[in-house]
Amino acid sequence: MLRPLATLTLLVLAAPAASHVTLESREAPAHSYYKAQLRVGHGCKGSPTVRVRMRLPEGTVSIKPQPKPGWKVETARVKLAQPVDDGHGGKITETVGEVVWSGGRLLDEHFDEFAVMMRLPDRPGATLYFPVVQECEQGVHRWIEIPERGKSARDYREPAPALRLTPRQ
Ligand SMILES: [Cu+2]
Repeated sequence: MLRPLATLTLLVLAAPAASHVTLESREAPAHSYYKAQLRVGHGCKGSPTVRVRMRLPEGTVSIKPQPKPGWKVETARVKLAQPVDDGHGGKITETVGEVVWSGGRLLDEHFDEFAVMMRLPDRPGATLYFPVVQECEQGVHRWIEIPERGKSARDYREPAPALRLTPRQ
């Protein structure tokens, strides 16, 4: 029984990126449909996560959170600065600005994923940020830091999950 445990420890050590709150896929083609799979890797100093709020970057549209058993999911709508084509001859004038999951209880020793489908803006080369506030029974993590020029997420303690847009396909 020692062998599987040792393997597990190695996996954990080899995957530091799995901690924090991050996106599973950090690159996607501009203007494509993208499933943001938000991974919550730990609680707040051992305290369980009970609420997760994610802000959607400007330019994302057709936002649909995936229902999640055990969690209530809510959305807050915002007006778009620039209306965009809906792909069916019309215009989209508002979108979801924030998705909130609550009512669940994610223990620190577990991880979980929270998914949102969206269409990405047509801005190849841009980096989009998805600021997240992770509320725990005790304490909070604000994953909202956006790197300054010349710095990377590694230079910050609580970096916002980021997605790089690659050329349109
Ligand atoms: Cu972390």
